[in-house]
Amino acid sequence: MDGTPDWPGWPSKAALRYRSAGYWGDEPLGDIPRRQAALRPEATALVDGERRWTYAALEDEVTTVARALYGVGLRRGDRVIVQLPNVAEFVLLWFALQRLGVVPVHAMPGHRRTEIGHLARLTDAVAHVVPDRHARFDHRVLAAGIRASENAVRRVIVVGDVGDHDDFIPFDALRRGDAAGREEEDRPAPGDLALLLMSGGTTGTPKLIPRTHQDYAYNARAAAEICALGPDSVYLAVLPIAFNFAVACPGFLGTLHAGGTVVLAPNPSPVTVFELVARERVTITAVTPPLVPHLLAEARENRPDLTSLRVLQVGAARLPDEVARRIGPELGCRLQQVFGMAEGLLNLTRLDDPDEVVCTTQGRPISPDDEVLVVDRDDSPVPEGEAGELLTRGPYTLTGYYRSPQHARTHFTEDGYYRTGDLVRRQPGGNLRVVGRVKDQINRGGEKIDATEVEEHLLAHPEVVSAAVVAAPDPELGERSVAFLVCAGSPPDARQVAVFLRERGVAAYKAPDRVRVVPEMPFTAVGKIDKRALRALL
Ligand code: J2J
Repeated sequence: MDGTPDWPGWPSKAALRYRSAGYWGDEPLGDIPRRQAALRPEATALVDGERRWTYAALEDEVTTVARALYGVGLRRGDRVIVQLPNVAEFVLLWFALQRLGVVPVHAMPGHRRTEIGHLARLTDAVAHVVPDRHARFDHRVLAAGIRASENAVRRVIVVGDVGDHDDFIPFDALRRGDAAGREEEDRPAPGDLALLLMSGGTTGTPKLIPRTHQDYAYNARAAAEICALGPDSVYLAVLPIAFNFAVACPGFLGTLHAGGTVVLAPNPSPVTVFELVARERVTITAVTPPLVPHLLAEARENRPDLTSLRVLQVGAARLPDEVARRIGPELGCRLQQVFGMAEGLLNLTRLDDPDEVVCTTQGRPISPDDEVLVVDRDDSPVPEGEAGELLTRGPYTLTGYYRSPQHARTHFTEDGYYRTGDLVRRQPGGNLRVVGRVKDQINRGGEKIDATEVEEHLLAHPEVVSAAVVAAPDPELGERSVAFLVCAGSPPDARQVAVFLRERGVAAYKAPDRVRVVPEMPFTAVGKIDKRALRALL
């Protein structure tokens, strides 16, 4: 890039306050396994199926992989796209990258050419890490295509079998330390970029969220403290491991920070989840709202042993109050609602909040220095208890997107508050209730879909003249996506649209669940497509 910084950083006065208040410390994220290995070498750190790592073994492997990554040419400040499912290799790799000050760019296994290509160009990533196959998809073919089209991506690292891609690097070779190099002098500084998370986005192309060592460590530590995590805690990672929720809220990072055990679930099916809860004596796990009724049904029908489970975190989309009320009595654990965002601000209900608060609010900020405002359209604060947009700034909330100065004015106020796009009500005591949103997004059971991004793809379809994607209420997922299309010629149906998007290399979850063909779009007074009128049609 030219001389402009990749993101703005915190104002120096705020940064000083966050340091002196003790939120921001000096420990880089990569040092967490080392610190715990010194304290409790024989304690179990990580479990993936039949594979188990003590803290000593984890620390050993992280060191070996870090040296090997250095040996294959990765250097401090480089970006690497990490696209892995819930496998132990994610954790080993992630800490090894942190050791070197190399920045993981968190992608999801379901992302395809369009998303990964965009990430590669935006970050100039030098490597792409993939599984061999996952969910009946060959990620090596995807990686080969990305490397052929994106100049910076020179290395592909494969967890599993490289197949006939002889020049791909097997992760197992890194674990054996085949390409050993040195490591130590590349220690990152606390304010350095530590990772890049994808934003749910509302501007057509996914934006990236820069997280630093000091802010992300605080995020994980503060969440772990509120969840009362310690060496006896066992966290089950059910959600995708690269998702901010599963990484640091408190996720695997908060758990390892506290000296606990992280167990990886290979899939989110209730049977798998409860088998692992019983086998590993899991104390805390996190899910999205659509999973909850399935967990309740499985618990009722098969009476699994849930005696170890103390906390069920639920977040990423709105949990209906009536479902929330069933969790404590039926699963015998404490519900914790989580209203978080990859951009930073994390709201949690507290374990000792009254049941009514836990079941009807989405929590309150985790830091005394999280500043939240609830405002009307003119950015004026609304009276207590009324709905308004949530604005926030604080010690672990971004101050600007990565390499996107053009979004400064649209997504932040002049005072540096991030516009969350969420409509909330503030209850007495400071807990928030999420009541809607002003951003043009569909929250499909926790998976965020940027309406504009999908509309732009739909407009590339030869028969589509005009397209508008909106959320429809759905009993299972909370919301599903509906595409309204104005077409010339024979209109495509939902299946054909899904195939069209797949061929364009777009992740499958972005395909509209339903397609409605309309003769023309309704417009607002200022000439924009009237999405409110479209939603009223549903
Ligand atoms: C309603 N909407 C919610 C909730 C998030 C923890 C938990 C979730 C995320 C996440 C996360 C909600 N009720 N309980 O990163 O660390 C919607 C809001 C929010 C957006 C953020 C974490 N919890 N949401 O979901 O970056 O609209 O992060 O602004 O994917 O999800 O989405 P995302």
